[in-house]
Amino acid sequence: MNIPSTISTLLIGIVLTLLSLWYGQNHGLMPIAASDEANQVDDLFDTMMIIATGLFLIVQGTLIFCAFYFRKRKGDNTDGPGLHGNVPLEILWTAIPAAIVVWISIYSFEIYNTLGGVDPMTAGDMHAMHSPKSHRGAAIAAPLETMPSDSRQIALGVGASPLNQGKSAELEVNVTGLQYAWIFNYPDSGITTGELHLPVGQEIQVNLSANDVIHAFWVPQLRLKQDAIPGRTAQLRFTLNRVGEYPLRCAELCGSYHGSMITKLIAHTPEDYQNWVQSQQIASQPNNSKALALNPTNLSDSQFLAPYAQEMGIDTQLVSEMHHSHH
Ligand SMILES: [Cu+2]
Repeated sequence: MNIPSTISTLLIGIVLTLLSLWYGQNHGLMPIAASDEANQVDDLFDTMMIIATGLFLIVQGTLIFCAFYFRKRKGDNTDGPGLHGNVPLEILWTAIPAAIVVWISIYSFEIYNTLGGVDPMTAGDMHAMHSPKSHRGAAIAAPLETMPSDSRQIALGVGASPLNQGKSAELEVNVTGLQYAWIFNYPDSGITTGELHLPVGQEIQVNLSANDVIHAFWVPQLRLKQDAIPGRTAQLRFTLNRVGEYPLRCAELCGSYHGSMITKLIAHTPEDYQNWVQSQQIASQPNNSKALALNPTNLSDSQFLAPYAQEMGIDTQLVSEMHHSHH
């Protein structure tokens, strides 16, 4: 067997590294990164792509090379050489991947920490796990109401980054998931909407809860996904850095119309956001002369709901199907 010369090994290594580095940063697999946090997640993903591309090329390259180089030649009916094991090589190809895996896990934990995933609020979970020790077994099946109130103050999700620790977010929104919609409530202004309007450049805290079953809040452009669990509140903190409209979908199969549980996150400039808040407040005033006066008794359910459905981005077809399924 011809061992490749040092020079050609070095050249192959350089080409592999360059290809991996290039593809790892130009894979185009991720949607737009719309938050500061998303860029950090992408850095981690790109690093893993670089390593994965390198490994893929090495493994596939070796395979293809061997298939051609060691192919059966014409008229050659002899047995292959009796090879059996190679301890140094096996140690090498175990040690290198092990080191890579350990390094990636440390790196990803570091990213999770800078995002605020290791927020002390999350430690509430640990507390809840330890507290029932005194009455062992009893608390396991106990309903949430009978549990001590402090252990219900559990923050799931991603909290404040270490830089913003102890500071409250600039804007808070309460998000409720229910079959099959998201409802957004802004405690500061009292606005309730079906689409999430937020300003860029401000730290936002989303308080996630669910009314019926488990849902999941997912905005791919934020690289954030968090379950909304009935009886518990999860939090997510992030800062948008790009104006635009992003899909906000439920990522937990929650029932027959789960697929239609999708709305929009609209990222405004701070000025546009203020205008939106004002327009919402005007619209919700009780003595608004422009308020729509409809007599719902003259309309069928689907006729009455149609304009609202359109506004919420729900297909009218779906509304009429839902209507029929009740009869
Ligand atoms: Cu859902």
